Amino acid sequence: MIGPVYVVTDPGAARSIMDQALAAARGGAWAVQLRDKTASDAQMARMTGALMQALCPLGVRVFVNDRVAVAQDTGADLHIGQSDGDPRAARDRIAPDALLGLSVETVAQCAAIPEGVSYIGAGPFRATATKPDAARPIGAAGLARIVAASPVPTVAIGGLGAGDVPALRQAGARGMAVVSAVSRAADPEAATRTLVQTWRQT
Ligand code: TZP
Ligand code: MG
Repeated sequence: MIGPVYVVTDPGAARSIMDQALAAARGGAWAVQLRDKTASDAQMARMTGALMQALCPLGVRVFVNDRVAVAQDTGADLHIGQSDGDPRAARDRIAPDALLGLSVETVAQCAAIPEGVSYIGAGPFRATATKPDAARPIGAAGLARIVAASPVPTVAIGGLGAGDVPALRQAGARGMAVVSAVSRAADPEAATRTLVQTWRQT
């Protein structure tokens, strides 16, 4: 179920969130995450509902970043970080069939991944302007160590593009998550498709 290309939306990009999400879905992403650090919960819930209506019929999962209450209220999947509370508590609040992602930056954090986490997001693979406050880049070697220590599939994130696919696959990642490689592309749908095809052909 956890596939190669996961697209995280970017509220700072020129295109609307819905346009980014539809392009990602049409390009073959298995998941789209709504990530907006400044929107209110009510705004996030409205947009999550709209994304679920548009993307669920296409078989694309819709994740909410950070907001447990929004995922709980909408039935969406949820992605949280190390400082967003106990993943067990989040698991108990979201829908039983919702997926739960957890960000992991270190091997040590892999020891604390509870049951009920569906995948980890590991990174940043390299430094990225999209998340200036990110932890130190883990690189290919760090990613491989996290993959080996994680009881659940690993999705790599941070500064990624099609050229990274061989290193990610070599490290054992199940997939890649991208923001700017899709949201800032001239053609986001084609950019997503290229990532998916590159992953499949590597
Ligand atoms: N978490 C770690 S790096 C990152 C997040 C949300 C941002 C990734 O953005 P980009 O543009 O794909 O480098
Ligand atoms: Mg977070």
